[in-house]
Amino acid sequence: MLQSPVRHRHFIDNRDAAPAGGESIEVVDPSDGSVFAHIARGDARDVDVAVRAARRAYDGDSGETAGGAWGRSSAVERGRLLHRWGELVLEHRDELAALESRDTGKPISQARADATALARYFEFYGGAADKLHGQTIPYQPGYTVLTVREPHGVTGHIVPWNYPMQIFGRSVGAALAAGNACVVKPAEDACLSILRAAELAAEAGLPAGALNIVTGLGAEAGQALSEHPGIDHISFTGSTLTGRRVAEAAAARHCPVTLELGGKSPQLVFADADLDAALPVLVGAIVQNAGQTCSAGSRILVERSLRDELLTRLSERFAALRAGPAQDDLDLGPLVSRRQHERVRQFLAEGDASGLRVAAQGTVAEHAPAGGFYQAPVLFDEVPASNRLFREEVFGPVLAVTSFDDEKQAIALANGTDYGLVAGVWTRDGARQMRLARSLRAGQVFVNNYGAGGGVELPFGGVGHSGYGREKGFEALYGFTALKTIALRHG
Ligand code: TXE
Repeated sequence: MLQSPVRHRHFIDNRDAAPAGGESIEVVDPSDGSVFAHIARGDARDVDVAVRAARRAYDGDSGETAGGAWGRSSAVERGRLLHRWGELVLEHRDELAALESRDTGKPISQARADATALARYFEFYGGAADKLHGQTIPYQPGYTVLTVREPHGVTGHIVPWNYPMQIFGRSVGAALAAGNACVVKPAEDACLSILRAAELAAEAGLPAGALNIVTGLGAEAGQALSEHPGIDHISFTGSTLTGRRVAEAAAARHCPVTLELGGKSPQLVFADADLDAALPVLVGAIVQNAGQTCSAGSRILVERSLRDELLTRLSERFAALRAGPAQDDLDLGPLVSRRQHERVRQFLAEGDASGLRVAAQGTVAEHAPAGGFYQAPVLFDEVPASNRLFREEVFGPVLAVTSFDDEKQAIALANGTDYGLVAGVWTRDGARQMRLARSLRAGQVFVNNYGAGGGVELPFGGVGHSGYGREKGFEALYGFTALKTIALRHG
């Protein structure tokens, strides 16, 4: 017998809540194109209910600043709670991974790794909660000056669909540890793991209203969240264009924003590189999550004398890659949605039309359902700096190789896009490693390794069109606080 698709609702005040408009959005399985669930289609009314719930948790009913159950919580309590939440996530890892994998099309082992990372964020920020302290500042005689880091209050979090658990975890983990109450708008293409993780937060003991989830479309629920006057800080991960819209809406009321907007990250491979070590990483950095990774290593810049060998060996690896249903756990799953599939295919068609040479291509498994959004990985040879595939984020398994003649040209090519998120450098020359690390325009530089998506401890964020502010690591905690300076004159 066919089961009717599950209907999910918002999660507000530690309970599920029906959308004010009574409408829902279909949830599609990218592996076969079938509808297997519905989520609530939230709008400004639901966002308002969620923001009020968060405000009550933070300020309490009387409206006294930080007078609510969450606003008064101690850093130690928040830390313990995040730890408990992390333990529950690990206990439910398989369940969360199964949800994420079905919702996004991610191969099941990658979804399991994401669930583990979700728990890691809560462990990391649970441990950091009571270590977020200010400073004393030497000033004039007769004064004691100190700084304290205070939560913003109610923070808004707009999460994309590529790593729902990880991006939710890094954002609310840090915000809650710092003492904020949160309202989250997950992407319409991938909400299910986040809704389940929020239930686990309630089970861990998070007070009602400290974490609220409103699902819905970006232009409706997302826009309403970025415009809501009760939001004191917004953290956004997504496209450059939407990020700008969110920042503009927030600027109208001077609300601080953190933007993580993706990239066109280069990996620079010099002739003296350890190619055996580099190759699996170069491939993994674009194949992971079918290339739908903000920090995907989507460009390889190679020293000309190494180019033929690199291209031959990369081509062998690309030809062996297979895409297939998420449950089969092949190298790649399908892309997240029909829309994303079309976007990537458009880039590929333009690449062909502009005369680019495809050096190698992977395959889609024969048994992959026809309704799924599969894209075999593609390796393009000698992509000129003027080409869109060199400059723009594809967000699919598409890798562009370009040769350089010397270090200066390598740096110019690496820095030759509007983005600046991550860069990788492969060379055995120690001085060059440091020169490059300092010259590359990026928020993270990896030398003889590459960390697409990894490392909860490592501050992450970009420059230029990749955004501003830092997520992850201890640094993110600062972003979720406002620094107050207290100058005490005591004579
Ligand atoms: O992004 P959007 P899309 C890039 C990637 C991809 C492209 C388009 O290149 O191909 O963006 O993806 C919410 N006000 N990245 O269209 O629109 C939306 O509901 C407020 C890189 O999916 O930016 C979702 O929750 N919110 C990236 C989130 O914004 C709005 C991850 C992201 O959607 C909104 C994803 C609005 N007006 C895509 N409109 C990364 N940095 O990792 C949409 N949203």
